[in-house]
Amino acid sequence: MRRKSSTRILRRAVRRLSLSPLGQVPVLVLGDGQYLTQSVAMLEYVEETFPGPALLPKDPVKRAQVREIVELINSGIQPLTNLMVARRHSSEPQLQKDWQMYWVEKGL
Ligand SMILES: N[C@@H](CCC(=O)N[C@@H](CS)C(=O)NCC(=O)O)C(=O)O
Repeated sequence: MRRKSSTRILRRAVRRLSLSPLGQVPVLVLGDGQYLTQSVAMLEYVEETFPGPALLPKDPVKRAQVREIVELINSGIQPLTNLMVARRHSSEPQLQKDWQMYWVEKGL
């Protein structure tokens, strides 16, 4: 297996970040010039495109419960713990950490 140089990896990461409106990862490059941002959109794309075990249970209540957890993390906790949000909140590393931990503990 060929090892990629750190410069190549860095260049690729910067290129991918530039595809995301908020400069975030992950970015899924589809290989034909198209790409996706946003984890849930990517997961649904993978589920609809590739055969394999279903991501969601068949039972409607259980499906809703999985979506509940996804939403709780995806819009309730994770965005508030992002570095860009924490830095906007405070320039003090300890205050940033306190902010992030508050939302993680409240949500989980
Ligand atoms: N809603 C986005 C969230 C993406 C996101 O927040 N990514 C984080 C890493 S987990 C990021 O790139 N953060 C950059 C920063 O905090 O500056 C998704 O589901 O993909």
